[in-house]
Amino acid sequence: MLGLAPLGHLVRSFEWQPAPAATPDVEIVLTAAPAEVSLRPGAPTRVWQFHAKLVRGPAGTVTPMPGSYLGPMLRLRKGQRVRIHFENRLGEPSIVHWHGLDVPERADGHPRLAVDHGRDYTYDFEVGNRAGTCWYHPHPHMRTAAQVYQGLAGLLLVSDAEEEALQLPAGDGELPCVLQDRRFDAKNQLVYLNAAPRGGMGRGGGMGMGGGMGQMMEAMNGWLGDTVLVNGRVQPSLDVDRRTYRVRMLNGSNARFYKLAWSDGAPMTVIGGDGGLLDRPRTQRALTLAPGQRADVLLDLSTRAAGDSVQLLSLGFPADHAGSVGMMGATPPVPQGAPLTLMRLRLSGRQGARVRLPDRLSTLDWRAAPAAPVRRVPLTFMRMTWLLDGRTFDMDEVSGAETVKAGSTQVWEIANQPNPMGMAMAHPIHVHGTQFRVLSRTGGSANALREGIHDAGGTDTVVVLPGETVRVQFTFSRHPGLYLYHCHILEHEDMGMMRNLRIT
Ligand SMILES: [Cu+2]
Repeated sequence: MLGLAPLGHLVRSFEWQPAPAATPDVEIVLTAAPAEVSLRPGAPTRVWQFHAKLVRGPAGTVTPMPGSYLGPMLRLRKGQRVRIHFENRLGEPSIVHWHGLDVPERADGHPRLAVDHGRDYTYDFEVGNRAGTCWYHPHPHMRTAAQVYQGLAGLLLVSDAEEEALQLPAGDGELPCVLQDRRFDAKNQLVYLNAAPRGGMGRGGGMGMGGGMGQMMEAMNGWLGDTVLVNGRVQPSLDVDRRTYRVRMLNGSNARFYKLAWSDGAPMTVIGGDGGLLDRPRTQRALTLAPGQRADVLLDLSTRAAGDSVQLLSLGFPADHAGSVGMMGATPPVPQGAPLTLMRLRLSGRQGARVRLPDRLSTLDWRAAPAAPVRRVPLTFMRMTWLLDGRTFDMDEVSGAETVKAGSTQVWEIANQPNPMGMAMAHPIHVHGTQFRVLSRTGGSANALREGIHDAGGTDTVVVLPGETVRVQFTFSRHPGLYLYHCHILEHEDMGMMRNLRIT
């Protein structure tokens, strides 16, 4: 345990910090509670859902998602001071993480901040991020996967002056597209692992065996649904105008990878990623979106004929390119890489605006730092559990290598190492409180998911394919405190493929 510092004193210090007193620009009450939503013909589905009430702030800050279990879409603007009162009415501990935002430690949703049922937690932060597509979801210890799966997630869009100057499609011209797969039973209820996924020999006494070996393997491989929902609805079909759309894509699935493409062969025009607008648009045949990742895509339907339809597809790829650690007793009904039709857009006769993109979208404040210190972070599978830098999560533990200076720059070599039997999985590695850049990808064998990875712009969640080493460059948050980095396959995260990152 050399180099590991106890953090008990930090945990205690939170209870004594008063909330900032200044009047915020935006104030929201965000409640997580059980609800029922009609998702399929027949009985309603019992879910957990975020509801938001805007107490103060511009109209349009909170947009509900009707007919969906998703939480409302939140729209924030760079520079706003935001206060969010989270009310936990779930019957178990929870806490909310603002995925993609660089916020103070107290506002980041670390699992040690989780509050019990009936309790509230107040977040105070200033939006420091540039414009981009972020999201929010729970982050309690070993219960993140189950809570997100039950419905707790929502989009969080940030705007700023640079983005506004581009006059991108807005209002009806903006389509949210949150992808999540689920399994339903015959009574329309969500089917999930019987027990919270836990590491086998790694920690905590092992996986609940109530579900048997099959369930344990499904946790190891990440839980896959048999039905993909878009914006919390089954098989949506949207009537759209002949105009340009801005599609805000989020892979909010627990474990499924998508290789997105339009059915008519039109390229994916990517204008933004996790970290907001790219410097210039990228066009590609397909777009890989791993769990936790977002993409901002422009879709020009202005020259299509009325009555046409365009589908959003996930192209087929070999299941082992996303990977698994074996299938003993566990064959998911729809495996990774199965070709899928996700959403159908039907063109009406209405003509709307066509948006022509400038060659240059934004100025990215980024420079390569060849002299930055390099840290190697292996991703491994040992004794039936996933390891991050050779360890699993411990609430109060952080290593020397996991302690970094606020605002400092580092390069991480994230190495996805197959086990001695050659088994590995693609892991989307998410780092809290920072947007980083991908410098290079080396190693690994031919992988059908690589074609759809663009690595342009800032990201907070990077896919590391089996056998691959990805070099990324960080400039860490200016906010000191205890943050996290983890795999965003939520079953992996809950099994302990997560570590503290301490910014000093
Ligand atoms: Cu993982």
